[in-house]
Amino acid sequence: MNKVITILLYAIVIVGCSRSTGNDLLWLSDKDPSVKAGVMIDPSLDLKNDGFIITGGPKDRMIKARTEIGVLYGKYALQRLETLDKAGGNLDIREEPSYERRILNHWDNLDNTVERGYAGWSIWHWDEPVPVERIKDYGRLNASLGINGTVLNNVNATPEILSREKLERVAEIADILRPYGMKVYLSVNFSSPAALGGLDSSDPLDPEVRRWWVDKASEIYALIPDFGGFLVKANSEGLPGPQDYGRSHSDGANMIADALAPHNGIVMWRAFVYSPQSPDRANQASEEFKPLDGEFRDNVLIQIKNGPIDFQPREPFSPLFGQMPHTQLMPEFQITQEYLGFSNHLVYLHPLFKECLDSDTFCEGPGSTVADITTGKTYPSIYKTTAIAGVANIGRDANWCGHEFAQSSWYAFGRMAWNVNLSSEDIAREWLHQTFTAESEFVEPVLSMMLTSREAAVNYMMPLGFHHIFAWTHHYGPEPWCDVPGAREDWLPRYYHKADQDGVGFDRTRSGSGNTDHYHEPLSSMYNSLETCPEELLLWFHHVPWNHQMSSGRSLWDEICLHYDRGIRAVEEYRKTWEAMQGYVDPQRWEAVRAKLEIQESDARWWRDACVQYFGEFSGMPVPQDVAQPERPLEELKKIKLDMKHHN
Ligand code: GCV
Repeated sequence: MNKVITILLYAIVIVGCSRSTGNDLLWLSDKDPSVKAGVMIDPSLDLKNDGFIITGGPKDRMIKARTEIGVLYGKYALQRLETLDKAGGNLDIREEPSYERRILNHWDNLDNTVERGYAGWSIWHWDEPVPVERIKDYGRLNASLGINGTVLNNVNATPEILSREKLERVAEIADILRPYGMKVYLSVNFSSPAALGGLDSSDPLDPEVRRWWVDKASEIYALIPDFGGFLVKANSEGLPGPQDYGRSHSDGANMIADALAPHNGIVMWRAFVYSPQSPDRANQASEEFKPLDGEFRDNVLIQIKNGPIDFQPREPFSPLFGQMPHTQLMPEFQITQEYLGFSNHLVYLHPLFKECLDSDTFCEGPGSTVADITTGKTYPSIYKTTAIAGVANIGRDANWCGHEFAQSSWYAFGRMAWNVNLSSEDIAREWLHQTFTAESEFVEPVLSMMLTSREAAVNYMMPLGFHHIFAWTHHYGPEPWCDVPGAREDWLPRYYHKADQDGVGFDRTRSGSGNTDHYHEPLSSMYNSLETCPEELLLWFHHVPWNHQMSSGRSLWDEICLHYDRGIRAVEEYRKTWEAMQGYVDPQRWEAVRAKLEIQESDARWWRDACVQYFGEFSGMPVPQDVAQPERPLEELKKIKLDMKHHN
């Protein structure tokens, strides 16, 4: 019999994030919401997962859900509406999450460093007492967005994470996060049976190895009954995997999935693979995974980065999303700004995320977007569960993310995972109102800055389809000339830009690497033709003569220079906008953002100076007169070597 619990006029007590961290930036307010509501938990309600219903006017407001967590989400939604001044009248709201599993991926190492983390050390404090209050704050922030899962450790996982000692600590963290509806997951190292368990191999077809995973899963679930499952990076960037034993990705994923299945755990198996031998890194995930379509267990999802290479400022969507109709797929985005100026640049990432999710793959004709596929709409019978992942930008800094505005991308990831249809503008508005103020003199100009910031970064870093022309290892500044003797060719910028006297760009057409044919028609032909390829992806798909005439009537070379210039101009405007906002923001936050914008502008000029002069040596063409000329000589820029690690 269904249990219906009704608690009438239950005050909405949603504690905002405590200020014990010294942080006063979070989108959750400390204020006790004034709205009161009745609450009903009714498992028989026709609602998906932890969805909720909010009805009634201010005097008879009601939140209904099937689960306690659904009610919690409803309360947060109501609090948000109140903060946004939208909770006054009669409400009739019904919300269900777009994805069942909305997961942050922390790339945190057991020594407390964070790979590509720019906001301080790991919030898990692996070797100190568990920071209970901070983790509660983290749980509240995530619950307020509907984020319901977290992978605690780096995908470059050490076997030690599965040791008893670490598992007990993971169980403590899971206990803290449970009331916020967050499940804990772990990244695992494929060779754990040998490296940690002392077995002779980690071959997925070896019965002893399979037993080891079964026993390990039982051990974990005894400690953490609602443990979410494993994330696996295998046979990628030097990590072990099933191919080390002549087995396939499906052999490896299914072995682990079988161990987790009795406990309802899942495997998120990453498709981020590329070997130095292949002529085009963009083809490799498809080459390895497409032939395995339909071979994965029901509790396996293939986790695919938004683009085919690696979280670049702009990439086309990964064609793999349209190539595996019999397999559960999930998108992975990077919230942390590895390739977008770390926590120094103001880049609001929802437009980048949305660009991928809204992309039509055409795998079932028009209208089969990446979002449709991964939310299970296109192939409902295949998707037993759905999931989406974002690589976290969270660390120990008082403001959590290192840049006041970097929080907005965490916020946006959560809101998008809950509702893929929300617009970048709606989400940014919400975040601004809650984080700063609702005054339109502040919101409108700052909103415009946020909404244009991703395109500005593309323009001053890698316009028109340029990609991966970053400095060696740390990926902060420009180094299109980078040459490291003995390095893998596909880790060097020249592999990607292929500049020569004739032109620039990677020929991925049918007469090049053939990548355009990884897409369904009409995309395949559209990308394949120089005439129809969108200019924003031109150098991604084509090797283009410097004097190629662009839609503006100007040459490619001129347009490259113009785009860099445009990027700088945008950041100059952001600085002016922010100067005028002093009266709306407390001095500490205002100054922090001001100082970072100064760095951003200087970096934008650095990018322009480096790229325009370096590529100018190939084009042999002058920087057009109507844009600003480079300021610092190339030789000086080539000497810049930043002592930055790939972790904090
Ligand atoms: C966790 C890129 C990053 C690596 C990251 C890797 C991945 O290569 O530079 O730091 O490693 O992606 O996503 O696995």
